[in-house]
Amino acid sequence: MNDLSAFPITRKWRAQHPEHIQLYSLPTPNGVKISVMLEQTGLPYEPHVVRFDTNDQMSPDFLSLNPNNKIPAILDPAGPDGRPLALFESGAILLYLADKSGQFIPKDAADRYETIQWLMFQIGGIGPMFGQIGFFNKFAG
Ligand SMILES: N[C@@H](CCC(=O)N[C@@H](CS)C(=O)NCC(=O)O)C(=O)O
Repeated sequence: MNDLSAFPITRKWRAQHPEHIQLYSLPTPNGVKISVMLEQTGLPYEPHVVRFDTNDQMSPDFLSLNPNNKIPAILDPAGPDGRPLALFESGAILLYLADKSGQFIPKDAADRYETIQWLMFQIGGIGPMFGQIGFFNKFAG
C-alpha cells in the first residue's frame, strides 16, 4: 500500500506508479544528476516534469515539498522504516539514493567520507555547471 495522498505535491503531479520513487525535475545540470543516478542504480522511478516556463516550481504544491522552489526533488514511498520520504537538494538526494541502492558509495567509513568530501566540493565549489555523479563513479564497479 503506497498512499502518497498526504503529500500535496501528488495533487499536481499524479502518481501512476505510487510504489516507485517520484522524481520532480527538469533536465538542467542539477536535475540530470538525479536522473542519471536513478538510471545507473536501476531503482524504479516515475519522472514528473516541473516546467519553469509556467513557474511550476513556485506553485503551492511544489513548495509543499521544497520551500526553496528548486528542482530536483523526490518522494520515495518506501523510505527509511518503510515510511515515505520527501527530499530536496541534489547532494542529499544522491547520498540517499546511493545508500538505498548500496551503489556508488563505499561502506568503509574513510572511503565514504572521502566520497562525501568530493560531493560537497562539487556542490559548494564547482556549482551547478557540473554533475557530481562522476565523483561517485570513482568507487563504482
Ligand atoms: N542546491 C540546489 C540547487 C538546485 C537548483 O539551482 N535548481 C535550479 C535548476 S538547475 C532551479 O530549480 N531553479 C528554479 C528557480 O530557482 O526558480 C541543488 O543542488 O539541488
